[in-house]
Amino acid sequence: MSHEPFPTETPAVVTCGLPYANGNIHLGHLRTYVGGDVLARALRTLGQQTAFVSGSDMHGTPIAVNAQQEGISPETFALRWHETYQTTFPRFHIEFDNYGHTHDEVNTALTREIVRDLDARGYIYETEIDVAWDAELDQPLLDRYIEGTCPYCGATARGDECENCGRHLEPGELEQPHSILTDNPATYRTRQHKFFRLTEFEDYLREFIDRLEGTSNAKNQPREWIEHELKDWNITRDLDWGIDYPSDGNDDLVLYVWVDAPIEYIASTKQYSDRVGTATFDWEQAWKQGDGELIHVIGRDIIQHHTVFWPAMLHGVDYTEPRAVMASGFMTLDGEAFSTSRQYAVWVDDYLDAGLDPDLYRYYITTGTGFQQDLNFSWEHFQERVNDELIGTVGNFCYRTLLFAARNYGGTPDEALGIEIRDRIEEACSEFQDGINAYSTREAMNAGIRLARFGNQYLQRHEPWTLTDSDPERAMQVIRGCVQLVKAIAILLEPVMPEKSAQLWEQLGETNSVHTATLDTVLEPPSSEFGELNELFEPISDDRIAALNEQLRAQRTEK
Ligand code: B3M
Ligand code: ZN
Repeated sequence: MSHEPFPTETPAVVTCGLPYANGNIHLGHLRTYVGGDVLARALRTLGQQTAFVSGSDMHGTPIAVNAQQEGISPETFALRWHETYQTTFPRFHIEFDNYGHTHDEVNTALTREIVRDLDARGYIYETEIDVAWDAELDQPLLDRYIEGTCPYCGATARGDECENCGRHLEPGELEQPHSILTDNPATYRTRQHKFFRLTEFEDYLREFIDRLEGTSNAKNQPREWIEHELKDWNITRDLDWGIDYPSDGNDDLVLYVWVDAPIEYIASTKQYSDRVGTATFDWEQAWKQGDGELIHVIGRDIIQHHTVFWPAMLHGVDYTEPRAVMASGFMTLDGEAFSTSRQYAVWVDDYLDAGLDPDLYRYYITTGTGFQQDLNFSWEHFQERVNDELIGTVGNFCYRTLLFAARNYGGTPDEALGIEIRDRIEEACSEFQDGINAYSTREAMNAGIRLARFGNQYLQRHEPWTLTDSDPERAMQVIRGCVQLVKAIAILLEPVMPEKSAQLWEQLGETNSVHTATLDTVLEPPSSEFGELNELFEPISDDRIAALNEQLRAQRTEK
């Protein structure tokens, strides 16, 4: 990896945290997937070679328990959700180059290879530990099935993670542990387990965190964990479901889900390489030869996994370290937490089935606030931003311009591009590029929005509708500049609104694809003839918003 500004000469890999194959996806979940998709598209717009990968996280205790409750195997259960996600993401224009899953052959083989390698290099040891047990059910109380008090912050926490302070918790760390299945206090059994020598990586991690790029939460929060709290990491579980620990005599142990999950980032890139050929994308160059500009886009609750455990694992086997971690803030719905169990959420399918355009929501979450800030969703706010910003600014400028040009000149007027517009477009391109280099998808996408705002002001300032009589030559120059602005806007906004940009592109009469257009083409002359012109956006009515709010209220349950 280079730490050079994007675009670099070396391949980038953008990854999104793997969703657990364990239930419906709602709008809150989409924040990181849209974020990753916008980033990957924007990098390509800059001319950066980029692979965008993810996959479903198939393992872990909740999936095993939920499958058991349904009377089916965990594999059948998880595959069903995996297939749902595979079709849902593209419906939101989230287009991974590869979307695999952690239980497939590639990830299983690669995980076992990496763990064997870590073992061979002396980074893994075996020891006896006391594992929490539910005496009534006679089963281990793993991770999410045990609750107690976080020893670091005192909040109520689950077995492997404290949502309050964001820390990963090792088995045995939780105070006053009890089973969430039976409420019984935990009893203990002594078991043999495998540990990863995380403590040996302290020096490495201290340097790594200084180099790490991305959002400030991901760069700063891990410092105290690295400097004061490193512990060796328990990487096995007493469970049937998962990837078997790769050694003889330990057949009853599977790897902890957080070992094989991030390895799917590599496995998924490998699948992409295998499909398109290494001349197009070489996964080994990216992951094994140190060249990859690896960017992980995640929720802020899994910062520690991506900035401590994961880079240590990669370093242990001499793989490329992450260049950047972008961690999103939390999302709320009308000021309250999304809740799957209480059906308090806007499900992705419901949004789409209501006929709402995915690009509108993509725009809303990308530009509403900085990626790492918390974000509250409400239908009223959504309506306001679509009607005021998208329709009032972008839609209005583009439609006025193209319609005026078509009616008066049959398309783009035959004039040279003036210096003011050229400069302003170049400024927008710099803002876009600077935004991406600062890992701010919001800033990058606002470059296009600001350009549209400028366009509206430019039209108001020059009033080409009066110039057609008084100074026809000047009127043509003004409109020529405005059409160029529309073209630039289509390219600059493609990462956030790929479908709307494609529609605008067609209206502009362009023949190639806007999805492959790069920044260095924004100043190329627009087509002289346009396609059919239409308003890009439809206003969202108050009645519509009332109905959407009513649906949310009606579906909500107490438990
Ligand atoms: N499956 C989901 C989460 O904790 C978890 C992410 C894995 S990323 C390698 O958000
Ligand atoms: Zn805590």
